[in-house]
Amino acid sequence: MLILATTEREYPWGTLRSTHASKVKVILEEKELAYRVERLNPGDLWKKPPELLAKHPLGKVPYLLLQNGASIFDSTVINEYLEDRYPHNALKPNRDWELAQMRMQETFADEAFLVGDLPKIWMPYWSKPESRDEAMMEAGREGLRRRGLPYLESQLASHDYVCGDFSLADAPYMAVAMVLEVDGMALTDFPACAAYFDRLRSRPSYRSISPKTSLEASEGRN
Ligand SMILES: N[C@@H](CCC(=O)N[C@@H](CS)C(=O)NCC(=O)O)C(=O)O
Repeated sequence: MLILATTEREYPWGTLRSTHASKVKVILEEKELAYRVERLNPGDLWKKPPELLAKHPLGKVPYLLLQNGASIFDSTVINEYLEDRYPHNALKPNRDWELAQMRMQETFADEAFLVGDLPKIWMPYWSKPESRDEAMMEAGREGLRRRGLPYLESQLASHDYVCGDFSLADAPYMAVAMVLEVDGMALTDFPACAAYFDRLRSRPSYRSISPKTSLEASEGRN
């Protein structure tokens, strides 16, 4: 069975999860693969103990443990591996130009959202309300309003998903939909994005990363 190493933790409002690992979790679900989750202590991402570095040389999550004990790191690499190894329920196009488009969209989502402005909103939720940096959270929202959301809005003008059909390029946006469900940031100026995030949340795979799903109910699938 595949093992997904991630950080996920209960919170009075619901369940908080690593955004990059959520990208992989939804693809394991979309492909209906058997997997289980191994949850690391969030503090290990700062301490970077040798056991973690042995699996992921940058000491991050996610990494995926294969049945032979080998590990694969980086959410984008893992998702491409899953697609190549398990081609059923295809999530990437065959033609070179369309493939390049999908990879550009996925890279944009990673850079502008997951490592760009989203952590400023998301990281404070892992702390108590009184210790959150509200100014930083608002800066994150403003960053999304200035860069990520206008571009995404333009991409969604003529299709339901960023590259037409649901693909690997939509995986990072599942994590964005999760964070924005918790944060409740207004998307009134971005109606196509708002409808898109609702569409993503209605996919069965979203249940595995939803803040409404408990840790016990999202440990993997058989
Ligand atoms: N490019 C990596 C980024 C992974 C990443 O930044 N993960 C976060 C958790 S969402 C982490 O482990 N942060 C700890 C760190 O940056 O040292 C990927 O796509 O997997």
